[in-house]
Amino acid sequence: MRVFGDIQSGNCYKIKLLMSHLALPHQWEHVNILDGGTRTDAFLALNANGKIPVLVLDDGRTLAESNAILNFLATGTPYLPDDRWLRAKVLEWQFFEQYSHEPYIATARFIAKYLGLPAERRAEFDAKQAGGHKALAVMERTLAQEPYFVGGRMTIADISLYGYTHVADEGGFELGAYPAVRAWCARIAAHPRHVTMDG
Ligand SMILES: N[C@@H](CCC(=O)N[C@@H](CS)C(=O)NCC(=O)O)C(=O)O
Repeated sequence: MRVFGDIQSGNCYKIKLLMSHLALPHQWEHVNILDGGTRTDAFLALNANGKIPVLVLDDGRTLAESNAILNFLATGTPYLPDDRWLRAKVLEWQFFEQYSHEPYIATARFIAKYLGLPAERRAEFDAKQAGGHKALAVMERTLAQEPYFVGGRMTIADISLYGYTHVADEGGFELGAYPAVRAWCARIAAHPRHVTMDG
């Protein structure tokens, strides 16, 4: 298997983290999103939407969208429960992540970390803050009651949300007001198979 991605991108790092937990052998192909790496014909042949991460199977099939990749890789493992209710709860959190969390926290982080917070994007960066804090508050309420998001153990719901939450400060979101979120981040980072964004 090959993964096309940038380990510093939370969406790509999610895949690296699950692959580490599952000890899945793979080749990582770095894509630089700032120099047009997702706009080449070769890359668009892998993902017509021009975004990383992309998983390429040994038989050539390709899969985009980080959470779809997580579902594919986790099927048949404890990271995606067989029970259909718990499975739907995993999806509930993954849809939350893509609609209510990532568009705020990941985008603010991209503007600050990748683009260096240019003056012309300052208003957009500022406008992302309220939505990001709303998402963090939802997580805090849940994690104040439960150690993980679904079924009392770590699943791909946690991996999806950890991707950008643990580096939320790089998007201007201090986690000081979210003690349960911070404790959950520490639980995930303490796992023996954990890998960081720095490899
Ligand atoms: N919903 C997608 C989002 C993927 C995404 O936004 N990827 C960004 C990097 S984090 C990207 O490829 N940006 C480069 C571009 O749009 O050209 C997923 O979860 O995989």
